[in-house]
Amino acid sequence: MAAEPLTTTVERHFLEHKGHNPHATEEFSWLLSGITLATKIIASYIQRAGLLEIMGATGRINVQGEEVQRLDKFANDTLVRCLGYRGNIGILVSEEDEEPHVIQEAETGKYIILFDPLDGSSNINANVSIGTIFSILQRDPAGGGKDVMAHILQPGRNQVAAGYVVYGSSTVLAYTAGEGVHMFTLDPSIGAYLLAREDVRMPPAGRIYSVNEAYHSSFPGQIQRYLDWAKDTGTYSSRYIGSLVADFHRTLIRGGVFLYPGTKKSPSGKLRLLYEANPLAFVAEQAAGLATDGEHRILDKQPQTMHERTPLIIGSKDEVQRVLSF
Ligand code: AFP
Repeated sequence: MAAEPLTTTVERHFLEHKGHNPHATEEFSWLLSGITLATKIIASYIQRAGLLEIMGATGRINVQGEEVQRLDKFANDTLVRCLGYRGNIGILVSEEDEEPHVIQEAETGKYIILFDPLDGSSNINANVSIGTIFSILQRDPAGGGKDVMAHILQPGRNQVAAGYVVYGSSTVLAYTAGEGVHMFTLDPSIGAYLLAREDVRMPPAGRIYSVNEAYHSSFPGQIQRYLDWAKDTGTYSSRYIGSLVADFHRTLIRGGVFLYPGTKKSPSGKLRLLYEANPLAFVAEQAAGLATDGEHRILDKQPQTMHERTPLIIGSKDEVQRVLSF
């Protein structure tokens, strides 16, 4: 059925574009509505952040060794609250929490949601775009029993759906369930995400690189050579927001490449495999882009731990391949 952009919500779109997706059920759509509800609540707080007493740090350091902002905590609590009572959810994994939330062990809790509740949160106080990233897995169908980690530590290619919300000049949600990438804009006047762009494709090439060049001298030789080459051509622009979701969103729309390589101090980089790299890699590939750690396809990486990090090179197909050619 042809979509009517101005009345098509995420949940309706998902059900009407199920394609070959065996998970495209009413039950799964109920789960998605937990994510849309939570991110609408988060968006409304972010918009009023300067008015509410929610700016600044909590004084706590999270499992990643990073300072927890008050909005980080609020976003995390909101997602856990909105998702924690949906019958088909078994496990929640958050960047903010050292341990997973086991909601139910029974087979009925067949989905696992992994999320970064507020990506780029050190930018909050400067009013820069930030985001939420989510990944959805099914309890390991090949087994795993009551071993919670066996269900969580699955390669990204097993994702059932994934996406992100960018809280920018407007609030945009992008998702994929393996049938292309679709974008929705939050209409604040009615409180609903409405279809804005269907089947978004990443431009195959784009002369923008996005990297924190302050670490240049500590990057692997391959990345240094690519950056030196790009500068020498005189045809590239550099853009770096410092919020992964916002940098990725621009790359998806305009093309180019985002890089967060390993450094001498952190050989695996900074970004987390399960709830940052994997969901964005799924979106990138579904939009005809690529995502790699420099050696392996991100979606084929077998995670060893829940909060593990990975180098990430993601973006337009030609540009990612160019980086790899150096
Ligand atoms: P915060 O959530 O602490 O702001 O970190 C954001 C982030 O994980 C990701 O969104 C950025 O791409 C990356 O860090 C920026 O890190 P650098 O400041 O090292 O460039």
